[in-house]
This record gives sequence, structure tokens and C-alpha cells, in this order.
Amino acid sequence: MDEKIFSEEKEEVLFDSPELYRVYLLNDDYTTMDFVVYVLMTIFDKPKIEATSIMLHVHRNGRGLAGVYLKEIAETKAAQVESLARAHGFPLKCAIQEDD
Ligand code: TYC
Repeated sequence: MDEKIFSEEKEEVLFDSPELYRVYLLNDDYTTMDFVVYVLMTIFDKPKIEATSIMLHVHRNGRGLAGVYLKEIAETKAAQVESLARAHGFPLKCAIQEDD
């Protein structure tokens, strides 16, 4: 049986909650569906089935949530998406919004 030998002093430490940001993918008429699925799998670590479902949501509704991250990571992911898209000749864009 476990016995507590030392009693710890209870101390409450308050941290600011980290700033989380949502990264959305935006629809356009030129980026291929396969490329968007590839982006969701490689940059946002989504399994293929989920990536396909997010891509179709974006295609039908104009935008869709790719992920929620700390501010700096969200900005990096969005920059990676846009630079990969440009390198492949696609106009794919992201939008970042503070999570509430
Ligand atoms: N609308 C694009 C097409 O018909 C597909 C697409 C989906 C593009 C999602 C961008 O974020 C996007 N080829």
C-alpha cells in the first residue's frame, strides 16, 4: 500500500492560457483536390480519410478548419501551405483566427 511520507505544500500557480489560433484553408477554383488532401496530410498531420473530408468541406463551404495551434506554429503552418502551393503553381490560401 502507498504511504505518503511528505506532505506537499499546496500552492496554486496561475499561468496565462496559451494563445491558440485556428488555421483555415480557403477554397479557390484552381488548386486541385489532390493537392489540398496532400497539404492536410503532410502539413497538418491528418489521416487521408479526414484530410479528404476537410478538403470537401472547404470545396463546398468556402473554408474549413485545418488545425488549432500556438500562434507561432499556426503562422508557420500557414506560411508552409502557401509556399508549397506557390511552388506547385496553386493559389491556395489560409486564414488565421484567434481561438476563443
Ligand atoms: N475547389 C477546388 C477544385 O474544385 C478544390 C479545393 C478544395 C481548392 C479546397 C482549395 O482549400 C481548397 N479543384
